[in-house]
Amino acid sequence: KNQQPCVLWFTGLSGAGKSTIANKVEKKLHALGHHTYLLDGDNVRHGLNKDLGFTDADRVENIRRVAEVSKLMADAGLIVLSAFISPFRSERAMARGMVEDGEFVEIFVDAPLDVAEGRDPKGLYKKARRGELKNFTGIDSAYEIPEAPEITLDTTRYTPDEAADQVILHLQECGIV
Ligand code: GGZ
Repeated sequence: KNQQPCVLWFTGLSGAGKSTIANKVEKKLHALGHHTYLLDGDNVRHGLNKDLGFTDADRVENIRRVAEVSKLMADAGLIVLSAFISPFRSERAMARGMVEDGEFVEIFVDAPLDVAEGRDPKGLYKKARRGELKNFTGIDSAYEIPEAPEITLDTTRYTPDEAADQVILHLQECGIV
């Protein structure tokens, strides 16, 4: 199956739906016969990056390492799906700069803070509001909204499945898959 290696970079608040949508995109790519690898907090922050927390400096290092790994996996010919808050523009730009032009697809998983906070599947926003969790993105740690993402997914209007379809359509239009 022809595929161009690329990095699909999902960014957005905790609770925006990055992992949910990335998992659906991965399933759809598998169904089309493509080879992928999904990187997210679950498989990275418990292993490679278990020495890192959530200060600005640790997030910068988290994203630097994840960007390097994403590049290596794209070099191996995979479609890489990276789903991290990645709150800072400069680190997202760095991740983009590591791969060839056209191989980086920045996907803004857009949910307003009140919507993401309303979902709060792990109760983390509640903890952050009570002051039990410091440096929480959107509460007392910054999230810099993407200025020119290839794709913006409005999660207040579309289901995760519909959002995943929008990503697949974009990849088909760009000739990546
Ligand atoms: C943000 C936090 C924090 C703080 C723990 N701030 O929604 P989740 O739970 O399952 O995913 C979030 C995850 C964020 O890790 P990332 O590696 O994506 O962050 S970054 O790109 O900024 O380095 C959340 C959980 O970890 N979590 N503490 N203080 N999210």
